[in-house]
Amino acid sequence: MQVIEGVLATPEAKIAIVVSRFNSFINEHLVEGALDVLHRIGQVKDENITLVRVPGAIEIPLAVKKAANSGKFDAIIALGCVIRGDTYHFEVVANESSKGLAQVMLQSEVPVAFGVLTTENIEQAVQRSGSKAGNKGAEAASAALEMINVLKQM
Ligand code: INI
Repeated sequence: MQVIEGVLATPEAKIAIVVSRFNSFINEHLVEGALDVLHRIGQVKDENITLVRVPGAIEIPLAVKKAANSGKFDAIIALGCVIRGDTYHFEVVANESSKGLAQVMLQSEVPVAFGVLTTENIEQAVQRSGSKAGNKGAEAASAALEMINVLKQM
């Protein structure tokens, strides 16, 4: 049996992080979590990390697509936060953003790690951005590193 699985250390990797400004008080913690994993676990060089800021979660897929098609990056980490409000807007933003990111990943064959929180309220977002329920930015960074190394072997 041949098993293909990825380690996390990826010292030569070039990574783009695309993060939205909407709910930035949450998103900046997701960036911190992602950078911590890239540096400390992935051993990715700081000069090989590019941070791209966009307005909201809806705009993340387009910037991720640009990054994926540029050929400059081994993986892209998408970070943001969509918090439910009183209207249907939440569903539209969350669904379109996640659908767009999945499409880019499959079309480009560049790993796109999904670190966009979709929560019922601010408390859930706080819990998932570096407190009680971990840090989704860190998880996404770890997934990106693993996928780079898995794909390399296939
Ligand atoms: N963008 C987010 O990233 N999170 C949200 O919770 C959010 N809500 O709820 O409205 C949101 N809206 C903005 C949207 O992503 C676009 O930036 C905007 O519609 C302009 O295109």
